[in-house]
Amino acid sequence: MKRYEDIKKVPYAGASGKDPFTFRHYEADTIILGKPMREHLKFAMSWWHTVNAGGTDMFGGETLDKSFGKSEAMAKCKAKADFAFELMEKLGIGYYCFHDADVAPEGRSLAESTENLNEMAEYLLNKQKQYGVKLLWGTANMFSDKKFMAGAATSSSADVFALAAGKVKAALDATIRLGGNGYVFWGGREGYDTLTNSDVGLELDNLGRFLTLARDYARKNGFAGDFYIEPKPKEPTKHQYDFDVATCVNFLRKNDLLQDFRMNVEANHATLAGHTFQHELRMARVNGVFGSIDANQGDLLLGWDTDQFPTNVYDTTLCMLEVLQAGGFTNGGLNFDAKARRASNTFEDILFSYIAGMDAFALGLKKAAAILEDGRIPAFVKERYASYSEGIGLRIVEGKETLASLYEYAKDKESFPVESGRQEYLESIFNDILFS
Ligand code: XUL
Ligand code: CO
Repeated sequence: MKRYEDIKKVPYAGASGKDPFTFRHYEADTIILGKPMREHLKFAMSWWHTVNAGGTDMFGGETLDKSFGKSEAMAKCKAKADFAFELMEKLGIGYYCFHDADVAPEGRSLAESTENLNEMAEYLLNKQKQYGVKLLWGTANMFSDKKFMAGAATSSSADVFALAAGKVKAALDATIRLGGNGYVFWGGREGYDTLTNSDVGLELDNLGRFLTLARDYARKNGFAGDFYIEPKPKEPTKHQYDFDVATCVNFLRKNDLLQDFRMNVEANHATLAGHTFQHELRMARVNGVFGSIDANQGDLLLGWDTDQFPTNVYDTTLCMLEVLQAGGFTNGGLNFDAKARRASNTFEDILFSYIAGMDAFALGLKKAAAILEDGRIPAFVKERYASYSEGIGLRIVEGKETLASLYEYAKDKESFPVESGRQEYLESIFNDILFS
């Protein structure tokens, strides 16, 4: 088998291709529903999993060395950046995402860390220009260091709140400098382990204050992109405040942030919340907060965030159906917040992981487009609710009825026929399109 170094570019080979270093479904320039696949999918590389994570888990250390022959911290970060951009070029990936601490060494103080981040931002900016790659979103790591053990914006310590705010300022500055169109807030340790020691009311209000400060700073400094909250129900804390999309929408509305924030929906977080990926995307779409996606998949037999590369085409099809019906991505994209399994421990496996994920989404996009073009499923849904397009239904929707007038309308009726939902029939159409 060829080695990682031998692969300069992963080409499209078509569905019958047998060379493992080829795409069988992703062809960037192919037009689907009037738009090239690359624009529909907007794939992004996650720095933390792809460039940094080496397979460490609770029971053992690294299985893949990603130090690239360097030991000095800044030199290592630069070598990692060289690797990252070469990898994206091989795969034809146009975007990446990072936490401040992923790309630059942490210093002894905020000022020292910021200096390192600024030096690396300059380095990344040059790489972006050289390779024609863009930053999808930036974020700050406010969960790994001991200081954040009780949270960042929701810490019991006001000094930690202040430090976290300073960290977000620096990460926003770097994101703006790199032309990023998004900035993510994943809750990290914003939650509680026990209510016995937690002032939940104060913590939630502080989270609202924190996001407002960040929004105001970024807008004043020229950030025109989207802020995202990335919902997750548990892990690392027992209860994360950003539990799911519905919870976050309520939080944003209460804190008057709905204008500026959207959702970054992650598949594995959705299933941890007891939802499907499609459910979370639908809730985002119907609430007008669909933004970006962290593409991965979990293992339903395990109760934690496994961050596997997405290969389940049924799920990617349902996902792309939601994306298409939301009108596609604007500032967002599909970030592979996913890592190769610990035992898939070669650089070739990194390529295979991305190829598998990108192909699963390309196939999902084609199948979602086919479902819309076939039209039977959307037409069924439209017809199912036809009673709201005329007569009493239309008057309800237009707000022209009252409880009393509806009483008058219904009081003498004896028959209320409701049509069959035809779930099994619709699922069989789905299968026919998926496997034909
Ligand atoms: C954690 C997670 C994060 C966010 C960015 O579960 O998904 O990597 O995507 O902080
Ligand atoms: Co994520």
